[in-house]
Amino acid sequence: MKTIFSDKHALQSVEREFYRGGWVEAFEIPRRAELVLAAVTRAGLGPVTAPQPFDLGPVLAVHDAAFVRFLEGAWESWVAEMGPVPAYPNLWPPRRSRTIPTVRPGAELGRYVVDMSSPVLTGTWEAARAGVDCALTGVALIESGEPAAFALSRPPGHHAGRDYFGGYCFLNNAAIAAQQFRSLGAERVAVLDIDYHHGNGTQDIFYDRGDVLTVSVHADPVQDYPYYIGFADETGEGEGAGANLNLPLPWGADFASYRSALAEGLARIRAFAPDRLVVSLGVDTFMDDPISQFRLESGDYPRIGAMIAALGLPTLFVMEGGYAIEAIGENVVQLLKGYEAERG
Ligand code: OKP
Ligand code: ZN
Repeated sequence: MKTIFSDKHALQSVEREFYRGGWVEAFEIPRRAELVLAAVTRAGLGPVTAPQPFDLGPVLAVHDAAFVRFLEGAWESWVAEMGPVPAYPNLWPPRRSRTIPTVRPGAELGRYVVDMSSPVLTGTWEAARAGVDCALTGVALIESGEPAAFALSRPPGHHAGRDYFGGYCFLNNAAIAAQQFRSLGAERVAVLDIDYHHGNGTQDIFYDRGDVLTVSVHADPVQDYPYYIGFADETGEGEGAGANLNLPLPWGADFASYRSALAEGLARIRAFAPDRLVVSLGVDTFMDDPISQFRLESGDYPRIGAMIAALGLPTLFVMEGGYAIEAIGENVVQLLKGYEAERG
């Protein structure tokens, strides 16, 4: 399958991040994408192409317009007041406060960002847009007849909601792609999120919609990020009632329990009979991942790919997390090769 990749991902780059009360060597780094790209090339997965540029239409089809406007101008307004330092929030609105605009960039930032993992830098907007372009180019390839494509997007996207960002994510690449499939004529689309962390942004975006099924297998939010969302009893609301499936697993989950949760998620997708599938592909389920607590082994990833392929759906894979630098490339490529081998 084709891989879509943009060098612009490297514009989002920090040396350190805030973790457990202090500044540590960053986990979400440009090298992650470079290592996945190298593994794709080495394994001969298929051609690597640059994304086509898209306008903001598909972004605004899932994200709140004021949020998008804020993110686009966030660096410019921040740097004007604060100088060229990364834009981190140092406060958040208290509950029951109103959204009266302020003239201070730090106060506006606190409205839209949920944590300290996602600093806005000079190139953040451009990097995030390039990640979206990768996903949208993948959609275009599938609409032109490719059975599958791999959008090597970075920064990741699945923690970005309708009007908030965080968890290393700015714009929700996978959700934007899913909506684009809808806009181009697919009647039902499923999003399967296999990143270790719950895809809270994707759930948020489609929570009240019955035309996009969201399924996520992830660490129990009682124990891990994003903590406040991702529980099994969140099943969707309104028209979306029954169209969200959360399959949380405890710390220490191995492939035996992972496989049964995934099988349950895939059965739900099969029953939904979607026209297109988007996979939020994180490999932070790997046993050696430095911020995660599952126990999958490299040999498990081709089996996951094969299970997904058995759905027989046109499938767009969109890169999300995975922080075990030494294994990220191999794990991603093995999953995609497992998919292709089963798909034939
Ligand atoms: C993004 B993705 C580690 C603490 C957790 C946010 C985790 C975001 C994960 N620095 N911070 O789902 O892999
Ligand atoms: Zn993750």
